[in-house]
Amino acid sequence: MSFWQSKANQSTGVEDMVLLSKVAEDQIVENLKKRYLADAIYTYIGPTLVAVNPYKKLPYFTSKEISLYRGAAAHENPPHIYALTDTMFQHLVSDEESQCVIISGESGAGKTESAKLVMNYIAAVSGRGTEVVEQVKRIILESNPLLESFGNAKTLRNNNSSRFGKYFEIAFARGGQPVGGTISNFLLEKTRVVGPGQGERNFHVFYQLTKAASAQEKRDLGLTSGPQYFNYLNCSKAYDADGIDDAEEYQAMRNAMTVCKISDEDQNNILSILAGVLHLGNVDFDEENNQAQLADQRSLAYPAVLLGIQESDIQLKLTSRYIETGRRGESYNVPLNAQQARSTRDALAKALYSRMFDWIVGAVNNAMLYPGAAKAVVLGVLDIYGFEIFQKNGYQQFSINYVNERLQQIFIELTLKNEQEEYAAEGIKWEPIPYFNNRVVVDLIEAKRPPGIFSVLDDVCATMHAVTDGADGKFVEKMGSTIGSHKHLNTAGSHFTVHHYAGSVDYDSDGFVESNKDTLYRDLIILMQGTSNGFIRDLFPESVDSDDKKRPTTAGMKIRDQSQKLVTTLMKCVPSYIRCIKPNENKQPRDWDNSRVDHQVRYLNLKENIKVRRAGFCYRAPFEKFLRRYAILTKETYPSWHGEPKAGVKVIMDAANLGQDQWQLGKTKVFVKAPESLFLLEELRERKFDSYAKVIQRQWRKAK
Ligand code: AD9
Ligand code: MG
Repeated sequence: MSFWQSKANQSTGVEDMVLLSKVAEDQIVENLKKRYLADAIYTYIGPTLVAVNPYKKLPYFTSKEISLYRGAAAHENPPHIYALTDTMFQHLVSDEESQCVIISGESGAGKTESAKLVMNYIAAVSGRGTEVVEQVKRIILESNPLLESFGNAKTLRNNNSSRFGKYFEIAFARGGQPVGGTISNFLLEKTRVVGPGQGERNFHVFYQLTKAASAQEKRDLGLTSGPQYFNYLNCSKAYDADGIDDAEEYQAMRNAMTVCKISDEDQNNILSILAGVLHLGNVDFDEENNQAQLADQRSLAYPAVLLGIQESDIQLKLTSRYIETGRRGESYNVPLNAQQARSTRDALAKALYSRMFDWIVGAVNNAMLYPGAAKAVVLGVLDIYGFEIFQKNGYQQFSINYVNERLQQIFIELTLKNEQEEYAAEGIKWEPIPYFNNRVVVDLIEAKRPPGIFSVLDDVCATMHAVTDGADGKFVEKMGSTIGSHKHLNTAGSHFTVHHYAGSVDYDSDGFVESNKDTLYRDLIILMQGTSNGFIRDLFPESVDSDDKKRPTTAGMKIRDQSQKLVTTLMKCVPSYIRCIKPNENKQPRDWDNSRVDHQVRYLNLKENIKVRRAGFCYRAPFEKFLRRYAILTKETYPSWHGEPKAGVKVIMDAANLGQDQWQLGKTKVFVKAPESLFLLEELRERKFDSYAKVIQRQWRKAK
């Protein structure tokens, strides 16, 4: 018996919460707690995996466990993320059906760690062979340190918080060898680049670079004074993150770039942009007669060199804006005040960083692209940041929470749909469990007619020219007058509240209009298109033709479009779910906060999930399989049964004397309702074995 099996045997609680004696939140929380304290972090609800973050390294993720779970039946071993992954992989190969795993849970609950375990397992058990396959596997594993360096950051909730969402799709050939992959990224939190909150950090890569670049790199990039020198880093006063070694991560990140086929030249370009962004943050302004003046002319030197633009051009574009009146083609440069100049500078830093991030994701995708490879099916892993409720919630939270609403929809529709479809196909009667369908909240946010929140916002963005003072307030006002009576929405002054499935969130409308417009001022595009650095120029390919009268795409339109594509993609796959739970707010092992867990259990719908499994049937098996296991129960069926399998199952069920409502025979499968009925069958089976064993012993003794 492996360490893991013996450990899990000691643990208390039930391994599958379908077997709980009473289905209520208290019991679920208690069961998870017992198991968590016994280091058994995984528990099933039927095929769904609940994973509690242990906040410590557990010993059961070695190659030994990989062999244990490989090809094993689901309930043969203790619950494990490897078991779920193995089941997915087996289906993928044998049924040739695409699979996806949707990992949900709040910040710090363990989604990203789970996603990595899934990918490690797949890389370990999937087919070997050609150089292409080995290369794809290397990239699957190495893309993590790369994207985490650029897309993760220390927040108050998680030292390695993903500040972007990721859907990683691995393509397999018929025999189960990975032959390619695609990453789609969502909603990078670009505002972090220009000012992480108190006690938080900017993206990891900035600390890696300023602490651990080589002496030569530091000289070339102007980084010799360390992270404290830069405003974009020193504003939050946090330079280190517990459990993260920036120097080590820097080496891992550079190595990952090489594995992902990013050339040395492009790596240098990326480092220049990173340093350029940091130096840009040190360009500050004073104000004279309402007009921004550079606080220190020398601050332009590094940004100019690193970004390949003239100092005078940067100065002009950061302190003034080119305006066309539209009448007789008149145009002129309007001076900006210091506040406007700072926000223009920040807009440039955010655009550079987020476009570079997209470029890196694109580079990883290119590295995994093998045009000739015969792809059969895909396995997708969704690790997107969870529902967020902060003290102050802005556009970013609104967008994230909207995506989470859409994912919840999938969970609801597919969990119910799958069950119902199977019952329908088998001709089984059942009563669906009613529970809150969040379709109504999704519609409130995304509908076109009557307009949803995004539509109202898009209208305000289209009709108000510059970011006029008060545009955010007008947006809330307009919502109030058009959809204010919706029962999941309240508006008050500049705030509005959405009653999400996971709780009510108060949003401060400040910045909504600007964030939704998400347009980079024409001046900044022109500035960057004038760079002598070809890499940077390619990041700004858009037309600046002012005659283009098309209604511009808003950030809200992009996120709706992306979510729609994601949902369509996920719906084409057989879904699996990992529901991650955060046991405490202190990032500590063996620390259990009952009320925090209770809250998560509620909004993750775990109780309803268990009820659906139970109200349906807790156990189902093809007739042949059932016969093999329980034939021993009757003389008619044991040692052999010669009739139709279905009739044999009926003989056994009648003999076992379970209540008539406890089981049904479908077209190909038998369904057993309550776990107790299954226990009874198991007990009868044990007894039969015992009595046969006694008979055999007696005969054996007599023979002696
Ligand atoms: V966020 O929404 O991206 O902020 P995640 O992704 O849900 O969040 P993450 O996977 O980053 O959380 O986990 C947070 C931390 O918990 C990790 O950095 C680990 O220190 C710790 N963790 C999570 N899962 C495990 C695990 N299976 N074993 C050990 C873990 N530690
Ligand atoms: Mg994460």
